[in-house]
Amino acid sequence: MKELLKAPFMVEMVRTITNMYNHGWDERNGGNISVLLDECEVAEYLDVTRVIRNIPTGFEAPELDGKYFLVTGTGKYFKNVQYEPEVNLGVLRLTDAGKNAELLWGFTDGGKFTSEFPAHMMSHVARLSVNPHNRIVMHCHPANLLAMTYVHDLDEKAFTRTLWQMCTECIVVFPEGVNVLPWMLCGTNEIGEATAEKMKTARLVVWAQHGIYGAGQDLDETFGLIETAEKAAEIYMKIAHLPLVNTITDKQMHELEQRFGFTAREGYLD
Ligand code: 2HA
Ligand code: ZN
Repeated sequence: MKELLKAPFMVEMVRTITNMYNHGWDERNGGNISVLLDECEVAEYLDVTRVIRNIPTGFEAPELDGKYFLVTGTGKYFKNVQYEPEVNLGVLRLTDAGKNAELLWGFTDGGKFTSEFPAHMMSHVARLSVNPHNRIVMHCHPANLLAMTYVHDLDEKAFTRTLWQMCTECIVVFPEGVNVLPWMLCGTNEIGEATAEKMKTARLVVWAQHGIYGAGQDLDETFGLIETAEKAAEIYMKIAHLPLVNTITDKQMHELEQRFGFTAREGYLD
């Protein structure tokens, strides 16, 4: 059996979490990540027949039955993950139509998966239905995106168009735009279902006055998505109170579509 802490998926997870903490996106226990793993990938590092304990999930997700995830723990600090990954992270397998999680590794202090587990698992179902290669769901609290939800219209088209206008690369990186949820109670199945519904049409979902969810094929892509949106929000927060003299026009956005070969969300450009 190979050493799990040296598995590429584990090394990348710890590096990404540390990087997110260093970006200031994950104060205290803020933020959570889940990574969908292949059984054969896990079996190189763990005896998958050895279940440490069972943890009820409180929801159903039959589409994820038998699937393996690497997830951050509830109440755990991103700051500490690099020093004690086995306490702060867990590898688990969903069973009983997603109603039960079998812990295979980690959460060694008796802990369990993130409080946002419903939003993560329901978002995986939604993204997998759009892209079977989706493996990552990432949540964090980047300051400028959060700030923007206090001062900008939360209409998805308006919010997306503003972000697109803040940096040339934005529309290239997230041509489907960002979806937005109004403030809702976090950690519930309700916000999980609402997030998953929004995840069907975009890889970024803003939680007003809370943070953002990103989804993607790998940790780099997903981190980069949030990083790009957060950069745009930062520019917005620098200029929103100043007279606007220049912008990126819709005509220029169409030039980007041509040049980079993507299609912007229908109806979002003139
Ligand atoms: O895990 O970010 O949304 C802490 C959170 C809850
Ligand atoms: Zn949060």
